[in-house]
Amino acid sequence: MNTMDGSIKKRTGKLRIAAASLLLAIGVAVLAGCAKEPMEGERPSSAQTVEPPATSSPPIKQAGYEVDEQPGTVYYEIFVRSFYDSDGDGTGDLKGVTAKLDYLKELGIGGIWLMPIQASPSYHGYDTTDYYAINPDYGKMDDLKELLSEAHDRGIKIIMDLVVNHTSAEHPWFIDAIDNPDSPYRSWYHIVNGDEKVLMDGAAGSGSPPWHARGDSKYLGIFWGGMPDLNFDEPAVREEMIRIGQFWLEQGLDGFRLDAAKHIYGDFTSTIYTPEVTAANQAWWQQFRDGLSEVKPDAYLVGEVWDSVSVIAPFLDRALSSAFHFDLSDRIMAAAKNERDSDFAFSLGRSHKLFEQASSGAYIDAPFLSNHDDNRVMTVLDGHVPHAKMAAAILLTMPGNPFIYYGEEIGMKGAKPDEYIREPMIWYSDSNGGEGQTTWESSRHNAEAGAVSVEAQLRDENSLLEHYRKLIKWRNEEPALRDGVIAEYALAESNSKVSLYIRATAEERVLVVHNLSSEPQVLELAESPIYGRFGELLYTTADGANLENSELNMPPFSTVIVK
Ligand SMILES: [Ca+2]
Ligand SMILES: [Ca+2]
Repeated sequence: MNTMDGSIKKRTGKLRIAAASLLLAIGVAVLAGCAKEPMEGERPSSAQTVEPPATSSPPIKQAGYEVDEQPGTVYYEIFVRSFYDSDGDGTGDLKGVTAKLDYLKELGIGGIWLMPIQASPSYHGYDTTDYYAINPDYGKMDDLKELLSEAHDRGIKIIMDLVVNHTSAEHPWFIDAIDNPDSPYRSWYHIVNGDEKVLMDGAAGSGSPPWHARGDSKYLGIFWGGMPDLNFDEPAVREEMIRIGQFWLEQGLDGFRLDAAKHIYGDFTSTIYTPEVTAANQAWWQQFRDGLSEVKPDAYLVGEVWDSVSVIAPFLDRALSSAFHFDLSDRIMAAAKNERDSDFAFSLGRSHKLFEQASSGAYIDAPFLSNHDDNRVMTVLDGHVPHAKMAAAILLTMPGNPFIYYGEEIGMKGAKPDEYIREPMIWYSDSNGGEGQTTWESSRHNAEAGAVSVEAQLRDENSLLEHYRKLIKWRNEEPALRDGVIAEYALAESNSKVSLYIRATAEERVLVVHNLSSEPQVLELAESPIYGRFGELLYTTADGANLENSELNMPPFSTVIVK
């Protein structure tokens, strides 16, 4: 049992008690015929003393309200090669990230995910050749230390990609293992004689042939031949990967984004969902977490478990802190694009219950819209800026640690192949660029960006960038919006053009309302049986929004927060 899980569990337990007594107070008030929420400072005196009747559980049970807070912050994913270049060679680097920390601080983020920065022969870095070295394109260890120090001074955490499922085929371990049958590294990989019978169905995750011939042998590489899978039944592999994780935490990193987390044992499409594979994956990540806890008990571990919530849940049991919520990203994008409510609170309530059970309350959700493996948001939304703003507004009002993919905040476009969803960040409105602009590849989707640049959008108060800054600021200011649970809220008269949900901590609650459509909407805000009346407009993205008595006027494509 690691200490981080223990402390979070305790906190959650305390909050649950607070929520239960709140519910009890409300339940008692309702039972006493006092359906109206008491005014502030005017608590029904009975709440402290009246025991609920033996049959009084229904108000609490029906409510199903638990405050399992998820204290979080907004994270920002950076592809270093494309972000900002400090030395004029056109390739982004670590000093370049440091140079742009103030931009990120002003955006309001509290965490950075660096895509792989370790030595690698590929442009993306997901095939490591030296787990202890910084990719020379990106700088030196001192540059990382400076970045960490400057980021921490600004209250920004930094995690980095760690790819443990496989190495590069050019890693010295693999070169020795494949060429030398007596190599001590032979058992670190899955290498068998060329004629040995092996599982030949598709590789999980890629569908391509999982085995690759080399001389008289063949080896397992489920993504491609250049990425041989490591053998996690070899204790030395586990020990080495834990040592590597500890090493980077000792340099000052705050945690890791763990690539291909379900593929450690999930190699084949025929076996990836068996209980044995689930248990083996879970046991490995628990061992990894325990090892890291020796150095940094609160290391943040977010895993790529590209699957449904039921597959994700076991990874949250004393192992990962978070797993990216892939299902949710699809639903947010669909709601924005189709201008139709997706009932987020209902579906998230179920997902979070599952995560909470698996993790004893210690998980943090990790919502996002897109990452380096997806076509970019603005391309998926056909360049429709109000839809992109709506997707952002939904993302940034979700529980957990929302992740923004660099360039998403200015509406950069991008479509596969992968190189073209990872294009240079656009800092300048002039297409000739300027200081720090990366040029390692020529842009295919953002070549004539103009307005799609940081420079242009910082000058425009209606820009997508300003919208992101606004929403993140709200989140940072309002504890319920940042740390609270999500709960359902029903209008008296249902309306699929709007999306409403409550965010609640034990002490505070707010109502989030999005008008997904291009038409104004007038809503009659009913009193919530659990959360009471929402009567004060706290924040709005649009000037024309107003709330009088309980009538809420929502301009097209607007988002408001009501208290
Ligand atoms: Ca450079
Ligand atoms: Ca594997």
